[in-house]
Amino acid sequence: MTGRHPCYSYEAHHKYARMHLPVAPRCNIGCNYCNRKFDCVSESRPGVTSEVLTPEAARNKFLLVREKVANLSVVGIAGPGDALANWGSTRRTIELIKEADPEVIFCLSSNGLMLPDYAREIVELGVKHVTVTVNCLDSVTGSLIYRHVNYRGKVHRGAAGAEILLHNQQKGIEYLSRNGVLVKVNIVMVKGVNDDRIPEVVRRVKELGAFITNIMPLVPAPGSVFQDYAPTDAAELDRMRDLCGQDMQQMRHCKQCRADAIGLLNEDRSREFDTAPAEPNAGCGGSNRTSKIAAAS
Ligand code: CLF
Ligand code: SF4
Repeated sequence: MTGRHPCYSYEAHHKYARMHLPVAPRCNIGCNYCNRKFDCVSESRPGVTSEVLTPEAARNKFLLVREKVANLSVVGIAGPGDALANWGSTRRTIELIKEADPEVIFCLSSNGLMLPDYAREIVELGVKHVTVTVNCLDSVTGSLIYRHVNYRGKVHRGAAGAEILLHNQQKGIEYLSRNGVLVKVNIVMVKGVNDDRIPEVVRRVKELGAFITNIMPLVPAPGSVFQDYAPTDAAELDRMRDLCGQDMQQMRHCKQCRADAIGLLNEDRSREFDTAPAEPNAGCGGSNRTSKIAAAS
């Protein structure tokens, strides 16, 4: 199955296509590299999507795209907010598409906050690929990255919020890995914030059973807290991947794609399939996305 997943397999990414269904507009945390009010509808930048779909509309779009995109193997839900902060829509979308096509490989991307609540259902639904963005292990570093965490109706700020998030991420990764799900961990590398902590993140998620890690560059989003931070230097990113590659398999072909991306990773065809007027955006599991949903958290 992984041999047909363009993100989990380097070889597969030249041949197999994925489509993202933007059915998850809300988010439950505040990442400092994200701007959920950012209005950039026409831009094809990380995390931008031009529409939000209902589960029924998502199923219809899948049926249309399946006719036109060769080797479509994966249906992913990667925002525009967080797949699990919109669990009802995410689950319904998976159910509808499974009914229409039992061969589809499903993929979810999340910040991981709600994994302890939904991991069992994810396994029961037959989802075998989940991405969780884990930027650090300790709440002090976490307080530099996450402004707030909205958990079960209560907003937690600073280290207290990060503590809940980081705990839930690790608990969820362990559960999923033990139950046959291939977990990819995305890590956003922010110089001077979490870069020196990345090797320990990689070692920890390996212990928890993760399958692969994807260390991603910071792409400073206008209007985000980190907007004036330098983008991650490509050579430093490569060195970090080399270092962490000694412990664990590294993804190196990520395109930081949109929450409504369609096609091969190298060839986004999402504009061909636009079905609604412009609206929100965001991305793959809290992984360095811009998003403009004012409703956010
Ligand atoms: Fe989408 Fe993410 Fe699944 Fe891939 S993307 S939910 S694992 S099907 Fe892939 Fe895009 Fe990089 Fe994500 S290239 S941003 S890693
Ligand atoms: Fe939410 Fe993703 Fe934005 Fe983080 S990057 S606040 S998880 S939408």
